[in-house]
Amino acid sequence: AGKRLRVLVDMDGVLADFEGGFLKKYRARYPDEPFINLDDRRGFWVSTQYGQLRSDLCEKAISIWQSKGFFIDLQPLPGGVEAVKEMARMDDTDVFICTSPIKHYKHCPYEKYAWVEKHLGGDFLEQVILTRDKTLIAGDLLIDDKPDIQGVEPRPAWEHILFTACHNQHLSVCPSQRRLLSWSDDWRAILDSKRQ
Ligand code: UMP
Repeated sequence: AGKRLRVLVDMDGVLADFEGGFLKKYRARYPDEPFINLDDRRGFWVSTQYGQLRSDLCEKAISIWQSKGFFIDLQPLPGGVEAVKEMARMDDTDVFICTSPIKHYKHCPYEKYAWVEKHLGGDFLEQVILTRDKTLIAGDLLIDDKPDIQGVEPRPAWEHILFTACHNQHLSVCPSQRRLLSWSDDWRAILDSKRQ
């Protein structure tokens, strides 16, 4: 019998539709300003691309996710909640939600817990890890849509599985980096590949 498998699952862009939620609220709040269609998103940082469109749009973008209700209102991405619940029921498997809160802390950390309670249930609050440095968290797998995950630990314990999102779908990542195209993709095979 091998040891238990520990899976870390990111929230924004993997379980919760950050990009879709952002665009909807940005267009509602700034109906006369230019915006970036999801097909045209490039780069992890929304604020950076909006700042390149017009410099004042960087802070307008930031104002959206700093607002009360932004994180709790995010829609679940297709199949994510079901996949995480199934993982948690698997033998010898521990799953944690590993997510970085924004530094404007008035609403975000509270609403991230509330989102998990709403969509995954109160028992799942035990599995939440809020950290700005995911390299410190030990796990076998980290499923995350951010292409470059860095921090103070130069050799993180996990293998990063790049979850495909609008901003990273055109990126050619190095061949050793594995992708999960969506929650319809074979995440069970990726977990099995890490079992002893
Ligand atoms: N975020 C920003 N700026 C952006 C895009 C996202 O601050 O342009 C925030 C949203 C999330 C965090 O709280 O960064 C990303 O967290 P992870 O998905 O890496 O956990």
